[in-house]
Amino acid sequence: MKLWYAIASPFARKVMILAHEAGIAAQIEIVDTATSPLKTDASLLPHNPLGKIPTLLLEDGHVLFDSRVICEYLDSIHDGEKLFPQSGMDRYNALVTQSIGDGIMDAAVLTRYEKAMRPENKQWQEWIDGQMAKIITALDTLEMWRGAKLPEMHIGSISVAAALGYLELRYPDFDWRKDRPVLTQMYATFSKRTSMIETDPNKG
Ligand SMILES: N[C@@H](CCC(=O)N[C@@H](CS)C(=O)NCC(=O)O)C(=O)O
Repeated sequence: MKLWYAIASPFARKVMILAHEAGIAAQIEIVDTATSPLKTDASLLPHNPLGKIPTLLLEDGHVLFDSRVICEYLDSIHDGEKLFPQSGMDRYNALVTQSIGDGIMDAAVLTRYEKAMRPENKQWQEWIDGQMAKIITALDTLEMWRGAKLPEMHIGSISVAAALGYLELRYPDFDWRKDRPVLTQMYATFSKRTSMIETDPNKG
C-alpha cells in the first residue's frame, strides 16, 4: 500500500498512528507529499480529485481517502484488537470523538493556511478568531464530557492525539493544557507510545 503523506499533516499522522497501533505500519509505503490549496502535488491529483492527503493506494489499484475512510479500512485488515468499536454506543461515541478531533484539525489547518499562505494585508482576523473559538470549545467539550473514554485506545482518542500534536507543532503559544487536566494527562500518556513517537513531526 502506498500512502501520500506529510509529516506535518495531522490527518496523515492520524492514519499512521492507527497503522502503528494496528501493527501494520510496515505494510505502508510512505510517499512524502507537498500539497496545499495553492499547489496540488501532481502525483496525487490523478488519484484524489480533492488533491488532499492522506490518500491511500491499495495493491489492487483501489484508492481510499479521506483519513476516516483510510482508518476504517486499515482497521479491517488486521487481526488485533479493533480500534473502531464494532457496535452500540461505544462505536458512536468513538466516532463522535473522532469528529471532534477532526474538527479541531480542520480549524487548525485552515487557520494555518490563512496565516502562512495568505498575504498579511488580506488576512481576516475575525475568521481566524472564529476558527480558534471552535478549537477552544471542542477542547472544552472533550475535557468535560469525553474524559472517561479518552485514555482508551480507539479511533476517537487517536484523532484527538493527532489534533493535540498539531496544536503543539503549529500553535506553540496556545496553552491548550491550561485548565484541561484530563487532556493533559491523556496526551502525556499517549505521547510515550511507539505510534506517537514514530509519527512525531519533530522527529529528526
Ligand atoms: N477531511 C480530510 C482532511 C485532509 C486535509 O485537509 N489534508 C490537508 C493536509 S493536513 C491537505 O491535503 N491540504 C491540501 C489542500 O487543502 O488542498 C481528511 O480527514 O483526510
